[in-house]
Amino acid sequence: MTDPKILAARFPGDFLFGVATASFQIEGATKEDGRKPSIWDAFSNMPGRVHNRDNGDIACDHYHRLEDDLDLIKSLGVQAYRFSIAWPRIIPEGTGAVNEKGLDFYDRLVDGLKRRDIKAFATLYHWDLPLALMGDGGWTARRTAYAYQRYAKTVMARLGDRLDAVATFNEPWCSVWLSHLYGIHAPGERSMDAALHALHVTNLAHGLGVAAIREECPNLPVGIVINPMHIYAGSDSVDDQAAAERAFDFHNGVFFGPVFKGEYPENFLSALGGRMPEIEDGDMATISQPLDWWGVNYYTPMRVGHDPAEGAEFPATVSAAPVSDVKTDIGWEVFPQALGDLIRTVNARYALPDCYITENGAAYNMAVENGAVDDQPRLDYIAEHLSVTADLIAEGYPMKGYFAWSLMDNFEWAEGYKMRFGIVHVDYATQVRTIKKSGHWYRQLAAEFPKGNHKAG
Ligand code: GCO
Repeated sequence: MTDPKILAARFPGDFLFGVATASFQIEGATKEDGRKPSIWDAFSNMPGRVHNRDNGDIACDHYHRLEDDLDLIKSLGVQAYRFSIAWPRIIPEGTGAVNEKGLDFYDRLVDGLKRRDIKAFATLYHWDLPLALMGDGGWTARRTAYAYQRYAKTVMARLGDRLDAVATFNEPWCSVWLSHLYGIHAPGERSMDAALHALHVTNLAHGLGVAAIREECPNLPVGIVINPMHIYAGSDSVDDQAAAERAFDFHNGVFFGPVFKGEYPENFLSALGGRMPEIEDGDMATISQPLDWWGVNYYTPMRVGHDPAEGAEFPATVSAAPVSDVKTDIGWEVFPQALGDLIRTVNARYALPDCYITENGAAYNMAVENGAVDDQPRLDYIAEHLSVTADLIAEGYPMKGYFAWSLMDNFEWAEGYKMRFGIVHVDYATQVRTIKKSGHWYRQLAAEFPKGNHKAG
């Protein structure tokens, strides 16, 4: 199954192979050329938030190594690069003055991709909210959605003509629930009320962003990147099945529903709607403008059971045991079939446009030995998930591309630099990049494209 030629033959010739990163995770240079702090700078500088108190000050030093890193991407033979734009470089205070030097950096990035014939997939928000916006309440404040709209418009006016696709948000599940309810990501809030406000404001910002993008660049494919959970009930019991349904609404329905149907899930609304901010006239129409594509980030399934505790808050679930004992170094269960089950489930529930796998990959922390990194488990992980993707295409699902997470090892949020997701190894002391075994394999695979439809010959 891992023979790249055999695997490649299962994909249409126009299937896009790419690699992905995000600004805060790789750029460093957090105080340069007018950039101001983001919520992740503040969060990572507080003790107890990020492993080892690591921060993004240097990261992969990508800001200074842009041309070399673009050469690296080119050397992997991929056709597309997914990256994110740092709002605190563009409008450092969130509102107010635009920082031309910040735009210049992404100008060079996009031009560098064009010169190398690599498609540019930009994400506008991958979690680095300008810290100044916390003065208003950050994502819990409706004003932030309008600040985001202006930011989106500013970026599009400058870069839109050379992008191949744009996503408004990356993984709102993380910037809403993980950041405002579970307290694991910046700003580290642990409040259902705050999270419910962040939820609606984020959805609204997505919709306002879509409008801003279309105003500037009517022909640019616009999408959103979601990390839907594939939820399995821990057992066949009626209670656990109902718990899984509630979990679906809470973890997925609150994003897919508004964006693709113009409504929040009913059960969610009856449980928590009273604590949401006011949904103003026109909000749901703004949020549900048709999209050209959506991105799925998938790593591992979610398994839940019913929480019997009295007064347990919606969705009232507890974690259920994993089925597979294969785990990556970050402890996530490896279960490729969940990717297939997930795509089938969300397509059955919503009318979805073309889909890109915008992230998939695995944390394995092998070191460089004799100039090489033998990360066979990552290679296997990617191959197995691509095999599931090929099955989905054969079943007729509109899967258009795959981006490996990640191009290179980087700042893994609360895990700091401990967890390595790259297909390229980064030595953080020297910034030397070493293509791992999985990266060499991925290059062989990507080299088979584009080539016309393999099956049709
Ligand atoms: C994500 C992420 C990445 C993570 C990756 C591994 O969107 O969750 O985009 O930033 O590094 O998912 O956890």
